[in-house]
Amino acid sequence: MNEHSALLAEAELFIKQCYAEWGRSEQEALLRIQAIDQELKETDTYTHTYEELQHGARMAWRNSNRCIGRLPWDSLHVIDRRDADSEEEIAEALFEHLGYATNGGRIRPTITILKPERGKQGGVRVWNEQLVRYAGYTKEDGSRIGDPASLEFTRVCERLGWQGAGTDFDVLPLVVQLDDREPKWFELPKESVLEVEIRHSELPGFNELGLKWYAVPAVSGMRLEIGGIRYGGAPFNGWYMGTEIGARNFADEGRYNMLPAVADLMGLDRSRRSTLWQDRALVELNVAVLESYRTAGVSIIDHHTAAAQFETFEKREYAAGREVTGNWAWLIPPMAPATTHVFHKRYDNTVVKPNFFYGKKPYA
Ligand code: HEM
Ligand code: NRG
Repeated sequence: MNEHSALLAEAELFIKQCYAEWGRSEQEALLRIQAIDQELKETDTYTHTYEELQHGARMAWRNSNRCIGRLPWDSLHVIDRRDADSEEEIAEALFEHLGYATNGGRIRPTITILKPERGKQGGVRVWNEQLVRYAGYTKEDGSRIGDPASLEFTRVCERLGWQGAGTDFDVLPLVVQLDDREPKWFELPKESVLEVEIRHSELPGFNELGLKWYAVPAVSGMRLEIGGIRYGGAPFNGWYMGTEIGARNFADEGRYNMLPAVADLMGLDRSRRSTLWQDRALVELNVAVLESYRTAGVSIIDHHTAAAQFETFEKREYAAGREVTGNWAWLIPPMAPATTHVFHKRYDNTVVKPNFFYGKKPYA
């Protein structure tokens, strides 16, 4: 198969499914496929209509096997910025994404779709893994500052000429690349980044830990694939599930590693693992995250409610005549997994397109 016929085959599958879900006739789908075939012959690529782009992105979310948050897939806000044609315009589009998605705390699930790959032209890549993330540094004595998950990317930013303040919560700059040009970096405007201070109303000393986290998880390191078209720049966001922050970002030994400090505030015995000091500290840390976001008026969901919503999603999909695919190891929450229905069943991890994919990092 040459590239045209491979792309046409993918386009055909997508258009047929799209039109079927929209209740349009097969005849109409065939007409659209013919037009795509013609466009492929003339330009080596084809252009999605806004409706195709919107539904394709929603299908990609619906098909995200690792995502427990898929219930509202059909209300994803899809922003078409395929026109953004300079690094500055792209950065501006990303600032606007954050403003629109943050919405003062009432987070809107949103995706901004930038220029796709066209033949040898790579289109847009956002080098960041998420639009907002904290820098990580290793000091000369080997000790660490900030988020160790960002060590490598922080070095990349520094090589490009960025310098952070050196706190535990330095917001990294956006690094944007268009086709084969050199990447450019942009500091995020303060007003684009809503953050939540993490407090615990009953645990003396907790507020002095100085923890905070950002409101909007906006994954920018994945490629969106619709009907054979590859959108390397298509950052998307929903809201956080509390455990992502409280049971992983703050708790992992390789991240902020806060469990010992929290356990000490609670007066727990850390001399033996069997006192379950880690488990007890996890609960209080996660209560603090959920309560702090709630008090700040920033959308967040606990893992029990998220799992219940996911069960509703599963039922709706079967009612619509579709199979649900999922990755069990990712769907179970990292706290009390067996209290959710997800734990007690199996999921088919087949990857269906449209979907989001990881590829080669643009750096390293
Ligand atoms: C992964 C929840 C919205 C696509 C995840 C994970 C959680 C989650 C807990 C696992 C993350 C991890 O363990 O690191 C939610 C919630 C949402 C939401 C609560 C609220 C609306 C979205 C949206 C999209 C999406 C809007 C895309 C349009 C994905 C994908 C992954 C994922 C592709 C896998 C990420 C990876 O492999 O690193 N989601 N999600 N999610 N979600 Fe969602
Ligand atoms: N665990 C990561 C975020 C991954 C995506 N999670 C979401 N996505 N909730 C973290 O930063 O903790 N979303 O689109 O809402």
